[in-house]
Amino acid sequence: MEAPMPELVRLTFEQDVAVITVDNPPVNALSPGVPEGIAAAVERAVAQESVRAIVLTGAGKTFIAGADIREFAKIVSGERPPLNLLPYLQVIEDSSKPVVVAIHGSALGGGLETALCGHYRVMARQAQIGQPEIKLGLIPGAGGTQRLPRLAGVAKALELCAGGEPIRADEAVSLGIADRLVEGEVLAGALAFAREIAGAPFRKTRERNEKLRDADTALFVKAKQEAAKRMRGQKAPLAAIEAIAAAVELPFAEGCAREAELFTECLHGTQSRAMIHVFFGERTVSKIPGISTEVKPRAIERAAVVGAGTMGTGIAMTYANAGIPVRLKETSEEALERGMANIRRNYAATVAKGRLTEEEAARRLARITPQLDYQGFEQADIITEAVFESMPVKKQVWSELDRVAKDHCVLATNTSGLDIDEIASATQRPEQVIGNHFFSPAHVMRLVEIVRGKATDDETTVTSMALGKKLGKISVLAGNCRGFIGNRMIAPYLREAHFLVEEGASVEEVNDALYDFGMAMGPLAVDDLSGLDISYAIRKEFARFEKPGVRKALVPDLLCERGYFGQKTGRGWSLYDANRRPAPSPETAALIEKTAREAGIQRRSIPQKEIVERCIYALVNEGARLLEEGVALRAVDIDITYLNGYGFPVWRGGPMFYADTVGLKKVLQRVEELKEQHGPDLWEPAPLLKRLGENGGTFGQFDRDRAG
Ligand code: T1G
Repeated sequence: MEAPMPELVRLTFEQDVAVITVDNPPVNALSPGVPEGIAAAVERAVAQESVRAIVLTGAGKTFIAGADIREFAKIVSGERPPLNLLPYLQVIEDSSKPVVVAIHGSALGGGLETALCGHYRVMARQAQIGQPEIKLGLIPGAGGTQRLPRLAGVAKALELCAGGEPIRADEAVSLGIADRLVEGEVLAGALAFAREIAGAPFRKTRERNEKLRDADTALFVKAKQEAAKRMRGQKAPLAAIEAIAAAVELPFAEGCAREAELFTECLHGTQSRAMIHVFFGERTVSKIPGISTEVKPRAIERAAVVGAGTMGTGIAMTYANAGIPVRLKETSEEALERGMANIRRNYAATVAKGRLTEEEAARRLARITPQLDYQGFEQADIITEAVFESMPVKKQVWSELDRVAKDHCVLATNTSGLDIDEIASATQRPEQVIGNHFFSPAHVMRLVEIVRGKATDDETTVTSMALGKKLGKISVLAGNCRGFIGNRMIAPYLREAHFLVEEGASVEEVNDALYDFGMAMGPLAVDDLSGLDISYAIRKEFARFEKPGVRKALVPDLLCERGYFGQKTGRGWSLYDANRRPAPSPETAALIEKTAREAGIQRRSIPQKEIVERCIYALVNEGARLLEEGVALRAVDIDITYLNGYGFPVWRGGPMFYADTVGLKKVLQRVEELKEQHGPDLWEPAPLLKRLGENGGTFGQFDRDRAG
């Protein structure tokens, strides 16, 4: 006998107030059965004579967090009918008894659209509301673009729907979206509010047109410019703006029809598939197969950092920002003061941008203890080493730390690519050594690569993964190999960029091609930002692993040997003014031309398509190798790494997802062509790419198969 459908929506009565509770863990999504259940409950409550008002709330930690995102793929594939929430939500709005919506946790997307159909909204102080659909490559599809401007005004609705960021209860009340902020338990507050308003006349949101009148075209022009700047390449924000314009221009029902058209266009587009892949991917990467759920993360209440350079100070700030007191050690007063000055500068800049109060900045700064010795390190739950990228230096530091660190302390190295096992060999407890590879600037970038050594124990791994979340980061687990996931893949990507300029493309053409593809910055611009001397040192460190006779780029070393390290020296691939704005460098162009001529490299004009394919397919091919070797657990781990650490466009879903959208057969064909042209040492297809490309496979299917 089939298990009875869990009761997703409950109707109970508190004397003269009906309470409708959505109970669909974990986040009360509007899964099939929920909208229907709400509508049926409203009708039953309205029919109940003793009922004077209705309260709609969510069970557990949150109100409704939106439509069920897992359903979208089924709708696109035709397995499910198109999304059709409007008629159910309108039952709420058309109720003849006032509906008070009680919001705690989050009311997001379809959750807020449901709330907007209520006649009143009360919110718990910590609650948030928002229309984050554009983060999924979608727009509100249940009336949000039509009802929100009627309540919050057009300007705010544009900001919420085209920007996607949530707002807190106090702002929602000041905007008129919510009617009351309640302290303590939200249901109790809602019941009291319901009794206050019961019997009084109330309005339907869709009939509140007065706020639509203050909309002028300038608002829409500004919103489009803002969206094009902040979410370059993304279609959904512009579609959301168009839907809100329809709210101003058209009657409600026609506006909803226009919204539905735009929503369906987005839903059936590649961008939303990519961004939904990212949504679930950011949650999948925290799951580590093979480690029992019995293994619990240890508490991290005190931290310590060695090295107050760019990375060390950023990491210390990250701990302080998360409320964790941190000791910061340097070897000289001068270096320590330079590091602390950098930290003070960063906090001052954030305060100046209005993103932090002076008081909070002072509180965070006070959590950082600068010092020249290891005093107090014996109390740290985690020690992060961020000293110069040299193995002898790191091993020296770790042999010292091994003597002071307490039992079970997480011994984390911030190396960006050195051998974790060799570093761990400088201690008596390699099982506690792990890579925590932050990205610069560490207090800003969301990604942390957690690199497991061969001796690293599960507790240390789980503790590091969990710490990432506490620090507001996304942790991706990587195996120990040269450059781990991110930097190992970036090497062939940069290699191709360097070759392309030697073969005739200009520095600007290479940068522009990848920028137009959607990368946050072109590859040579990234080279100049991170410092040509850094990649030079890494090349020298790893030269002994290079196969003799394989073509290497010539110009990067020559630029370095001239002291041109990029932005920090005002010149590298490009010239930089005092505000670090780039400009073409005639000297670099001449050096490239001369070097290529002397090396006998044939130069030609190179189409943008080839520039993009060689750089991106180099990434994908190396990514497939990583997957095969198990350095990356899943293709999605590579995608999340590249989106959060290397400026890969979110609306393309990451390099592996992007390759799937192109089709691995086509990618393989192109890689094999490049192998013909440039040789197997550079372009031998990864066996996994070959296998999937020849059998119509995808990296997505590979992940599903691996997950079993
Ligand atoms: N649908 C399906 N599953 C969801 C979900 C959703 N809307 N939201 C969360 N989950 C799953 C998530 O994958 C995870 O699963 C678990 O719930 C806990 O989530 C018509 C078109 C609410 C702030 O974009 O932002 O409405 O990994 O780890 O950190 O106009 O979840 O455990 O298997 O994130 O406490 C719009 C998405 C949808 C909000 C809670 N809504 N969710 O954060 O938990 S589109 C959103 C969140 C829409 C309408 C349109 C967060 C959260 P698992 P979690 P959390």
